[in-house]
Amino acid sequence: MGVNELMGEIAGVGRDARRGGYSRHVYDYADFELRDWFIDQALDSGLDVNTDRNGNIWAWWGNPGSDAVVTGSHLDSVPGGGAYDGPLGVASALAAVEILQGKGFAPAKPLALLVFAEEEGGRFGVPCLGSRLLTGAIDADRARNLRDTDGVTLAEAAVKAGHDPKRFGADPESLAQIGCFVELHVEQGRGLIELDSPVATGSSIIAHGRYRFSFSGQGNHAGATRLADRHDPMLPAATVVAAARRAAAAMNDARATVGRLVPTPGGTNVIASTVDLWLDARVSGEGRTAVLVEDITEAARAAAEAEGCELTVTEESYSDDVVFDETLRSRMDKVLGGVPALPTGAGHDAGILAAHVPSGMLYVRNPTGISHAPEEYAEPADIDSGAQSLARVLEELAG
Ligand code: HGY
Ligand code: MN
Ligand code: MN
Repeated sequence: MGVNELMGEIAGVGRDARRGGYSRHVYDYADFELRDWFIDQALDSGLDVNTDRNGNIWAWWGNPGSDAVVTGSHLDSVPGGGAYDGPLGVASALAAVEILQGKGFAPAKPLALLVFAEEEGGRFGVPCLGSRLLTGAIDADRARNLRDTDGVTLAEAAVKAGHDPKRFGADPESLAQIGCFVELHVEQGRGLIELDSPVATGSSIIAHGRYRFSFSGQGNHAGATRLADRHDPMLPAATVVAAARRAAAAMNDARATVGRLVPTPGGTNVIASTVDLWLDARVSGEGRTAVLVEDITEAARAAAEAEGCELTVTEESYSDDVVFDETLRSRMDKVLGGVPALPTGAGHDAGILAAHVPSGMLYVRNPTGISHAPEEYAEPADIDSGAQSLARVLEELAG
């Protein structure tokens, strides 16, 4: 089945009627459906499928072994996300295997498809959770106790999904099997529009972190409480939203975003008692993310003090700058006949693996330049050339 047909098969899974787009989160119903879809497709292609101790799904062409050529991505989305971020890489990996099988290619090395759990952190808050667990980049106990917005822990959700959370943790044996990893992904910016190319390789990922700001004040009556008597945590929270943009604009090519802000109790006629918000901060360069976050935190602390509120700031995740393996990238570039090499501000599982094995990315043009939103798009012709390109890369690497 071609890549566009494969994408068509899952187009209805996990649609979010309220937000638009898709909401597909680890161990929710949509995730179960997508996992089953992937496993069925992989088995149809004669691959051997197993799910590792951290909920990542491996599909082997030939016997598992070391120095394997591995490709894949993720199936989960951000809340109200697009159709392509993640699933395009998984569908393209399945299609690339079919293309190679169709031409009678027999890999000289083990070749595997790999689907990572919870890449977006859309349910439990930590991005690339499956690849961080696999590589030991997150403490297993911390992971087990991550909670979703309903207070369900990852461990509880995993048990309900039939996994044993006691097995979560670094998996050096599985990691040692990977000789190199290539992730195909829809481009999430405007790079390929401007460069007028359907595909590109990835050169780097800028450092990025997520920080929880928790403001506490005094819940009270919105009408009966005079301004002088208020300790309203929403005021300092609003400061962070504006300070994020100001601080990022003051640094070269920095990005800082508040996309999630939760007042408690959240009544229209109620002064909030607490407000939690999450800052997504990204900028390349040693230590520069910390400088960006510190600038914003200083403004937040001053605003909290002025309003008689308390503030705690917690780093929830951080990933350093990634530069992809140049030997791998130039091998990819050679078989693709010379394509652009794109830096990105988007994190990926390939970025987590890059610290352990030669990793690379293959981007497919997104004519809207929009991602993490329903408008995310890729033309069927570009999707096809993406899958063909991935097949050529796999043939080169596993030939
Ligand atoms: O947030 C990111 O950069 C990625 O989409 N997880
Ligand atoms: Mn994403
Ligand atoms: Mn992604």
